[in-house]
Amino acid sequence: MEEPHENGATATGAGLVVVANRLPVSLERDADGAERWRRSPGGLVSALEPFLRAHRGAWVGWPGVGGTTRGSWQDGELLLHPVGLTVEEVDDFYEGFSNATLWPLYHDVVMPPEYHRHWWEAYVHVNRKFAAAAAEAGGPGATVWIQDYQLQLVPAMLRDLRPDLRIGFFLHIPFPPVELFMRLPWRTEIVQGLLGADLIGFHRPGGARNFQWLARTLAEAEAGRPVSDVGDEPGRLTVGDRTVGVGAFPISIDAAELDSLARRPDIERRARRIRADLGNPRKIVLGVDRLDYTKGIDIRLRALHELLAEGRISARDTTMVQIATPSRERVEHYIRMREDIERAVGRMNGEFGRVGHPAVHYLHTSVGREELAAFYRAADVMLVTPLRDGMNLVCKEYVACRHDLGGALVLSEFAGAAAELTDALQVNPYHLEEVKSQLARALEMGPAEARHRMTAMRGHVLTHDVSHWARSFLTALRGGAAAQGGVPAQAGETVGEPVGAADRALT
Ligand code: ADQ
Repeated sequence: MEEPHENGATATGAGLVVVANRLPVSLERDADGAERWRRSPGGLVSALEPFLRAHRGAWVGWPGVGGTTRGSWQDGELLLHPVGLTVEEVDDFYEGFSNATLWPLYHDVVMPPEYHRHWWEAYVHVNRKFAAAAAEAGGPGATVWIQDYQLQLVPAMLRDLRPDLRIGFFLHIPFPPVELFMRLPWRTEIVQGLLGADLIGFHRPGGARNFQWLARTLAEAEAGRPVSDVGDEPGRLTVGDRTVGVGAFPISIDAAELDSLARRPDIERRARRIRADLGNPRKIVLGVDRLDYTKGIDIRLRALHELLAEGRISARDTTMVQIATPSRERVEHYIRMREDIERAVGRMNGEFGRVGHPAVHYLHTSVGREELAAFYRAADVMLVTPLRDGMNLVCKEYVACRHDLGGALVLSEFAGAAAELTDALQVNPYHLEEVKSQLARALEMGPAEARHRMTAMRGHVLTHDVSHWARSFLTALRGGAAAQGGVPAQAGETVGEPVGAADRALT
């Protein structure tokens, strides 16, 4: 038998396993049925892949197309372990329970969640599949890090199968106020599922506190150390003879990589070209989002519309660009939202555009990292107005690209990032007049104020990057489990800022 690697990897399993809904590569199927694997670069992949490769780790996830089956394979140092889903499972587990029940519920019911028993049954069944795959992928005593709302039952299921593992869980979306979570018919099962982990991470302390309250109320967990706003150690809960850590670990981006990308002369040239292609307007306003109803794209369009209609700004010198990645295109709310946004853009261009100069350029597409960096460099004002967002990486990316210390960021106070980017112009996205006045203020901001604000925000983003996030979580998870019984000895780091009003626990 092969000698165990120092971190536990053996011939029969990896020492570090990431379990996420998606693999870091996705399978694409052409119209003629031919299949091809493509890397899916994203924040999570770039954050975790280097760690995993360094530890000869494994990644368990769905390849992105229903109805495929294939065994695991080695990609260099990384073992890719696919979980196949049938077309019905994709419908019920992914598009149904994950994206039409949990997603709207956890985002403060900005759309009404749907509760269907057969969706829930599919969620349980698919979570079991992921747990089985993770149990197979992990070597003796391995660390397994489960990601996000699609897999909240996996921690307990995996613990049943493999009590020897150290299990961490991180939620990438907001954890809702307790009154909203209590509506979920399967609330107890979800809380018990999560409590299978040794450490449960959230973006914000408010979410962690909400979870602590629910665990005590629904799952007879005993209160341990509370989650604090300031400090290094996560809170604790006692569940039977185990201790579970509960803490805030705000995610970030690969800031250094984006910073150096944005400094490249070809990116600068491309940014100038974008401005020229837009007719060299005095001001460019930019939005970049997955096309999702939580992102508040409609709100920023309304704010711009009213400012134009009131004559406070002119389409002759101010142009907006909205880049929206297609997302969840088969889910009903998303189909309607896309139509609404496209109608709003059409109306604005009809009212305020001129031949060759629309007021809003709307691109329903995903763009590459280089093109994205060029857009961030070209934009005078970045509009990030979600009604609710776990963190929001776009605002951090904008800041990382502004080594010139120019540009103004308008940021919703309901994005997790608002607690860190306190020098942004913050807005309540439900308050249209405030969004308008902050947008107008951003458009008129002088270079000295912009420099002052951007310097402060860059100071934070460049020092709190994604590897800092991953290291903090894994240190807490490993230190804790090593200390005894799953108690995190040290959390690495949690957010030190006061908890935002939007994220305050309602307990
Ligand atoms: P998302 O809801 O997807 O993530 P966000 O954090 O903003 O939201 O990340 C989106 C990513 O996609 C960014 O890296 C952005 O650059 C990229 N992107 C968006 N539109 C794009 C486009 N048109 N072309 C190319 N790239 C585009 C979820 C949660 C967030 C949380 C993250 C990470 O909803 O709150 O911040 O996970 O935990």
